[in-house]
Amino acid sequence: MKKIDLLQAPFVQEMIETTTNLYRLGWDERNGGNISYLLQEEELAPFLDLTKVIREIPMIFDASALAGRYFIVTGSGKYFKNVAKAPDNCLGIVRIKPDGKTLEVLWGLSEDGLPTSELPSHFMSHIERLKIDPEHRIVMHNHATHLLAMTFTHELTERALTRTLWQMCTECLVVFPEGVGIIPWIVPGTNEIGEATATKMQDFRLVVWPHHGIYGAGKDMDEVFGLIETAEKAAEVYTYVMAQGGVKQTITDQQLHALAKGFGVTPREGYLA
Ligand code: 2HA
Ligand code: ZN
Repeated sequence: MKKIDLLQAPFVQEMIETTTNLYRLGWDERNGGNISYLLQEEELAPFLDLTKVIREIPMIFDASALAGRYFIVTGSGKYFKNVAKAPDNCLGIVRIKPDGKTLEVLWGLSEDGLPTSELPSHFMSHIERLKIDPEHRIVMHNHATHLLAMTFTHELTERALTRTLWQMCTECLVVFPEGVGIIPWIVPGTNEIGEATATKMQDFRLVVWPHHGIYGAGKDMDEVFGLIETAEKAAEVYTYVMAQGGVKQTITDQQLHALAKGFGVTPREGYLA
């Protein structure tokens, strides 16, 4: 059967729009940032012959929990700035083989490109999020500027950082009532950082990488982008607040409790007095 041009596929358009927006926001300089997006076979079938494997790529960790699954991913070393003009070079569609240690490239990653160097963090996070949320589909990493800056100036505990973000914009508690997770500083691209990130993903959809950036997870592009953008906005407000001389008044814990009640969310246990 004749296939439709893959560049018309909604998920390709979403990858292009999102990477372009992230570049414009200044959160993905050079090759910074990466996205992986779980796709269903039915979504791909109108566009791709799924029996045609272009090449195979070995992986250094076990992703057998994702065997047979399809992802569209950003490419290693690719610039978000360039995705719109060269999608088949900057993006790729891959399937995980039954052994869990090999990727089959079905589209893109032209010129022998590789998937994002942060694949261990992405795949391990997908595995953990899927256990909690069957609708989960997307993992996104970027270098959101003000959040990154706060990892130098703010107390680096999950409770303290979460509380500050909740206080900076009223909607934060509603958007991420579970708070933000934080891992230690670890060399990027390693299995170790992948394991640390995925462990945090059992409790949080937002995970801060100190002095590096942020990870977000969720069921669709708007949700994940919105999550990171909301936390980043709070971090930006915090930056202005500190530049203006610091906090003189804030949203009280009592008000945050009232907010949670009004919006039907449950703040992480022990984070509010
Ligand atoms: O892909 O952002 O963390 C480049 C990075 C690595
Ligand atoms: Zn990064």
